[in-house]
Amino acid sequence: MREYNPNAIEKKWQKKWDENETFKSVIDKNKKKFYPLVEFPYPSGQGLHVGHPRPYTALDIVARKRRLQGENVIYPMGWDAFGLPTENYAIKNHIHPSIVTKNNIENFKAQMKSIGFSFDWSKEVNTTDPNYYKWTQWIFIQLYKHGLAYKKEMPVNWCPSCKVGLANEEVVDGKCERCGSEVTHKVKNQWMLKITEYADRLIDDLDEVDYEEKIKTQQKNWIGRSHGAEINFSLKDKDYKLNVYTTRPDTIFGATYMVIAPEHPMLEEFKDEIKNLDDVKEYQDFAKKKSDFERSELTKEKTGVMLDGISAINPINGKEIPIWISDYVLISYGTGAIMAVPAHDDRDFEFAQKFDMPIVPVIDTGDENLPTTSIDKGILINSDFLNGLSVEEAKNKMIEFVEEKNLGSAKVNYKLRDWVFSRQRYWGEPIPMIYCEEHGWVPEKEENLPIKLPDVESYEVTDDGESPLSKIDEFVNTTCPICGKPAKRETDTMPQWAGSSWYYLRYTDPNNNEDLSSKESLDYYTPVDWYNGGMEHTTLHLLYSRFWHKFLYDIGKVPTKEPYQKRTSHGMILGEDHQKMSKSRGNVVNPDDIVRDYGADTLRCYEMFIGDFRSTAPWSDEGVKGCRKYLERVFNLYDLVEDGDSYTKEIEILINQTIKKVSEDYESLKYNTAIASLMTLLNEMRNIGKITKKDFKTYLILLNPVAPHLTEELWEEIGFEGELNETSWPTYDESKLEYDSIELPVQVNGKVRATIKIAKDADQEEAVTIAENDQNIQKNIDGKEIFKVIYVPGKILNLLVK
Ligand code: ANZ
Repeated sequence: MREYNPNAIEKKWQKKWDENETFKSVIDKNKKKFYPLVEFPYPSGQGLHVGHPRPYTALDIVARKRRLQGENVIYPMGWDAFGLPTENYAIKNHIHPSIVTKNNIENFKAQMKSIGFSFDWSKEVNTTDPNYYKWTQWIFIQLYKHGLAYKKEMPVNWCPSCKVGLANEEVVDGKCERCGSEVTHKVKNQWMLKITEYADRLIDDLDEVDYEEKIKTQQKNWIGRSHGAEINFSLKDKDYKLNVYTTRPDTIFGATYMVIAPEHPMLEEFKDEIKNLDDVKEYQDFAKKKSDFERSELTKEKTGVMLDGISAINPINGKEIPIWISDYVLISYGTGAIMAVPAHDDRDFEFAQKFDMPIVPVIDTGDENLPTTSIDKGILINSDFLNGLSVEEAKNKMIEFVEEKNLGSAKVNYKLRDWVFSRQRYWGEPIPMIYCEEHGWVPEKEENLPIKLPDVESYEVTDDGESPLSKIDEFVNTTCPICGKPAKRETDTMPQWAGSSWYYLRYTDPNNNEDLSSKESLDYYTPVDWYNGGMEHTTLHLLYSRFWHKFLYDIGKVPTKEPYQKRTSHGMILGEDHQKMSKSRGNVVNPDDIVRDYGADTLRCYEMFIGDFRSTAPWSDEGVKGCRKYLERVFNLYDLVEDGDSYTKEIEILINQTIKKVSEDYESLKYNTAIASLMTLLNEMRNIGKITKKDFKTYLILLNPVAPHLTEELWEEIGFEGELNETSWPTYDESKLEYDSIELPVQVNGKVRATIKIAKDADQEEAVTIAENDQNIQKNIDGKEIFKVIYVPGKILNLLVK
């Protein structure tokens, strides 16, 4: 008796695919290319997690299907390998991070191969390979040359007890992840990238791509473009303009006080005139301890200090109003100062209530019961020449007015900030800049790239917050590329986001030494047709890489404005206890165990069958067993196969329907329903007890993307020509998608007593005749007279008897 032994089958096919480079893509202009992409992993010491195969299998399914449809598919994989965990592990265990990385990659790669992904391994990239980061450095230099990289004093997270600069992910609830001490900020001169210069295009070009709506929305909110005005208020009896940013210039007659950020420079300028300067200073210290995020929380209790000794003049009505400092106004947004309109802004309203400031409504909504705050529909009142206008009209009129009187101007603001691009760490790409006393910052000569990380014994963090590279004289000391005099290298390294900002370009030509990728490869393969990844990458990685791509487009390096034509996202796989998998909860499932105990095809099938691809789904061992059982049945289907090169009549319609459904579902992330329909077809085949070779062949091809090893094996065993991966995807016959006959429920006095097989468009007489011949119906009519017939063709037949 044949027995399903996935371990043997799977190893055999994986070896074949490897040796024959079955999934290698080469440029072929006669073929349509298809470029699916999944986020390359960080090769951690823990190895692959069952979360990884979910998106990898999903796009593997699409990749395999498209190949069978004749497309030239490039489905690459690589390693996003710079980063903290490796560095920390290396420091702790005294192994060089490059060795740790190499070992982890080997492990990850073996795991991926054991799951049978059809990755084109000839395209593999590794962000820590000097031949790769040479080009990451090259891109940085181009950014610098185009004025998009600059140095600025920025705070870094600093642990005063470990004496070390921390990455954001090492700060948990304001405390150092290692020792638990309160994290403070240390100001450091850091490299910044001007992503803000691309803010408008990053929003506007979203119209040209096919991203899930929630991804577009998140990106737009993150960039946070708002349209408003900057308006100058003056200080009473002083020659000073206090500039505010407002999105609601229409409400200016309702501005009853002003608020400036505790860090506002005006405070220093007028310190001699502020009578309660001690209170102000105390409040400044209090505000310093909070993050911007905490400060802008709506629910936060409002605090503040009113300045004694200076006040402001509302430029529109000439009224004198007080100035407060409060931490709900951030120095980093707009102008760091606001006009407060408590009647129409929630935070101003709370503040005014707490400190008893006047509240003057300036918009009438015609509904007294509406809350007074946050109203932007209605008619202006208490507003002199704006009275009677709509909010929109009043906004425009006020902007016109302030521009005319030179009191301010229209202004667009963004929440997005420039990207802090320096890390004081060893395990990252060295920033290829040199400081010369005479010439300032100078980029390294391009022919000297890559600037390699020095291979040294100690790459431990320093106790002065500088990068470990700063302690390596041979690295630091160099000469100025302009004058040749002694100069010093930048010792900060790039953040982990650098290498992943352009990896999809390198995949198209990973070994090119002359360029980041050849023009021919980029012209042929890019843009990525379909990029799937986690929602957690929407506002960082996805935005960063769109920014780099647009820049590369501007300097003529890439042929398209956008890197990814389509973006989808998947849900997380939870533990069996419905909690996030974590070592401490003991609910982690290791994919290696599933592959060993059930086989890779079962793992793949289960991860696709687990539920809606976009939603989170809890792991279930029962579910795994169910999928294994299903594949065993497929394996045994072989015993039912008889000769025949057409579909079996009884299931011909169902087969055509299944081809259609599976083909569509694989393309629209509905893997679970695709598999469900394959299960239904299998059951029907088992019910009729024998199938033709043609039935079998179609079944194997449809299932192949999900269970590639099993289907290849059966293909070979039955003796179909070549390998399954060389055949073509089946098409369905439009005219054979619907049954001519249907199952019609028949009621007697309103109760269903039987179903009858009947032509879809049969008339009433025919339906009644067939029903009357049914034994169950006969029994229920029991010789009584049918006095009324209700017949809805295709739906129901009801016989009323008495
Ligand atoms: C008066 C006003 C009246 C406002 C009203 C809103 C409603 P977005 O849309 O997020 O750009 N604001 C300006 N600068 C600020 C800062 N540095 N910190 C905190 N808040 C600041 O929000 C712009 C609005 O947020 C501005 O418009 C200002 O309050 C406030 F009925 O001005 B508004």
